[in-house]
Amino acid sequence: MLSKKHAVCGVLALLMTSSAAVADTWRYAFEEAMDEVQGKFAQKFKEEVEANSDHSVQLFPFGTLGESDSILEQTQSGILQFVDQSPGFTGSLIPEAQVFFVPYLLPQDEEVLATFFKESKAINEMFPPLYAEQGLELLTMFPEGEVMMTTTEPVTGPADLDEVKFRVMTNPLLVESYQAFGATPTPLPWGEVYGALQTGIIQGQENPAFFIESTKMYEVTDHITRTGHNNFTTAVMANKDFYDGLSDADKTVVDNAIDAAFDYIIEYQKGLTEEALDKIKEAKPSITITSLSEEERQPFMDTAASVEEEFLEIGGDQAQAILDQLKADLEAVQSN
Ligand code: 6CS
Repeated sequence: MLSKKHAVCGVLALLMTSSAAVADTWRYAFEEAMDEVQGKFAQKFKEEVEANSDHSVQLFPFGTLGESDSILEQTQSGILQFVDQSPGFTGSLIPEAQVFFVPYLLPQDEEVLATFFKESKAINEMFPPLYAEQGLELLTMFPEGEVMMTTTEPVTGPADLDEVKFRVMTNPLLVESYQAFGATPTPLPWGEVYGALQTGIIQGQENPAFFIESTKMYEVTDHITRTGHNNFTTAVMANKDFYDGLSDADKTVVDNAIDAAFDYIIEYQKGLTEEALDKIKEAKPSITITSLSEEERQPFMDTAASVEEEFLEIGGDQAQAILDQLKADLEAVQSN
């Protein structure tokens, strides 16, 4: 029979083991498939966390837990610990996040963009408190590539978008922007886009080339137009209570894994746009891929000032401060 002393020691040992190694499974959902950019980022994050801690990360790609808004809500309520949601959707919750939809604000140069996301004070210091108000710890934002239009009819200027029902993410400023481009913006969650194009409910949508290729948007549209008006931004967050409750060591594991995944995803995307466009041409030789000239882009560029004004109207209390800081951050990286 165990002595009383031995029994107490046993219980203590058990308590110590369980508190020292609260090895649990962290759930992480994202808006794309496993082999798309957000999925690649998430896989790298998982690999880093699992290599450097006792925790495991369970990944939930698009389609396993619902649309983007649903996975964000699940993270806010603590069902999920991590989520990747793009400002294209978060903009309806955090109005300042709509800043990423002022056309021609972000540069297209991938290296400049990567440095901008890494060093931007607006992104790394001003956005986190805004996300925190919504119960979210903003861990990083990163670019996913040049946004292109895919349409059923060719586009060379705003007149070609007249009466075109153009799907946009559910973001009020993106709606404004496409209205200014001359289209009839139609906000839809991602899961409805292919079917809506197929049945003719909409006639256009925008996304980076890798996504147009992997989701086979080229099957339901015939023309890809490069207007250079934006680069796709996404964001990775944690449930704030969960993150705040982590030990310092676990916070470091998470932060380091995010940094490693950021560097990885920037490297991963080198050449991805051109590769995707080549695959699209191979899959559908009749598709047209047109890069508009500076002259043809001008009327789209001319809308930027009015969309920026609209952002200041609907972009929340911090709109002006965020926009000013973002521009200063961009100037700083572009002058280097
Ligand atoms: O257009 C969309 O809704 C989707 N586009 C990308 C590149 N990622 C996720 C998002 O849901």
